[in-house]
Amino acid sequence: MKITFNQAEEKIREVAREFSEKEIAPLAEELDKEARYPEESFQKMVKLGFTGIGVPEEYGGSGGNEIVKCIVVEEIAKKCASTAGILSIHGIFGQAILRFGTEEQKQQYLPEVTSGGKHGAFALTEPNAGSDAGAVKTHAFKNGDNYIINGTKCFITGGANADYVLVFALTDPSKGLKGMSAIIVPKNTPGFKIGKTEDKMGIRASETSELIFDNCKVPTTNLVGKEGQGFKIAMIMLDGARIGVAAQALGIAKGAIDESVKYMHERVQFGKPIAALQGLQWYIADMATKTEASKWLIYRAASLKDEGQPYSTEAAMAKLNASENARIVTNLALQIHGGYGYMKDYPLERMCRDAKITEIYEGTSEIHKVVIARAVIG
Ligand code: COS
Repeated sequence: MKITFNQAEEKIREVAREFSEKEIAPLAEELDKEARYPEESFQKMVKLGFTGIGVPEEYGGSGGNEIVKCIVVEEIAKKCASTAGILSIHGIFGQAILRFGTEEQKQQYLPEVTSGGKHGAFALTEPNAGSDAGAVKTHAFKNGDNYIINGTKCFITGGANADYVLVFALTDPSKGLKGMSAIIVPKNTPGFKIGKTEDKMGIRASETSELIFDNCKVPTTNLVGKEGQGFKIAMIMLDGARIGVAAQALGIAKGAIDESVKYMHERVQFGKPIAALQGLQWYIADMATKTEASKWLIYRAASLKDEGQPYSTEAAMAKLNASENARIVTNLALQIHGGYGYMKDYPLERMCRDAKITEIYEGTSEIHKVVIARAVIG
């Protein structure tokens, strides 16, 4: 496992940081306030090749690996957790096609979602199938050369904006988990409707919607992988997604530390900048140390993934740790800002709200503990 970043990775970090500071930061507050999807920023990320990370150039991607993806997500999350989350979760659609799709599917969909500016979404969760992902009720029955899909998905990141959704549905309910399949549903397919868009506490610029399938008909050629392989595909994709969300949490924590240090130098109390107060210095020391530790769990998991080694447990550990750290660090950062931190004039209250979702989506902390405990205890 590597413990340093190479020159190319440092260069990408520089590009992502500059983009995040110049293009993402000025919009963050407004997007949050208006709960507005950052389509312009998304298209700029397409131009920079960020949406194609991890997909080979022959399919329209920009190459790179999980480490590169984490670097970019981390830098963007420092300024806007919503935009970072959108980038991270959009990538799951392409990764699923790359790993499990047919050659035709790769050629058809990957160029569109990597460099073509189209949006992909991953639709697993249902009202009664969140942590218990195997409890999915949506079904897709074969009718000649088509699947007829019926059911409702909820809390789907980017669902209303998606051009393509990877839907997990039971093609054979009698087989339980082994009867679940992954099927591509393009937007505007008759019978596919967008339901409620959620009004959320945090990551307000990242749209989260309900998707309704009412006799939605798609060709059987839209099946990804084999019939019955859906649960496994979902779990494998979630393993990767957890590293991305952990990188998002890391960026939020780092952004909160940056804001705190800046404020501590500017804010004068008791006749000196509050940076001189030892109590607050200790806060910063704890915040920086825990964030550094969380960083290396994330890049360790990413590195294992890039090396083709098992990484499920490490991804769960990385996300469990980074998301908890983001919540703690943003709260301490707000505390350092005192009353000003509680006001919307400063970004801390947004960062606190944004941090919370990282303990919930792509699996709750409790589910990560289940995954980790199963690996440790057996
Ligand atoms: N990678 C590859 N395969 C996996 C896997 C993973 N991470 N996790 C499970 N599987 C496979 C198993 O190997 C098993 O396949 P076989 O029967 O061929 O061996 C199959 O999936 C069922 O696994 P298992 O019996 O362990 O399933 P459980 O129902 O006990 O699932 C947990 C266990 C809870 C760990 C799993 O359901 C999980 O991670 N759920 C979290 C879901 C989640 O994060 N929901 C939020 C979604 S946000 S989109």
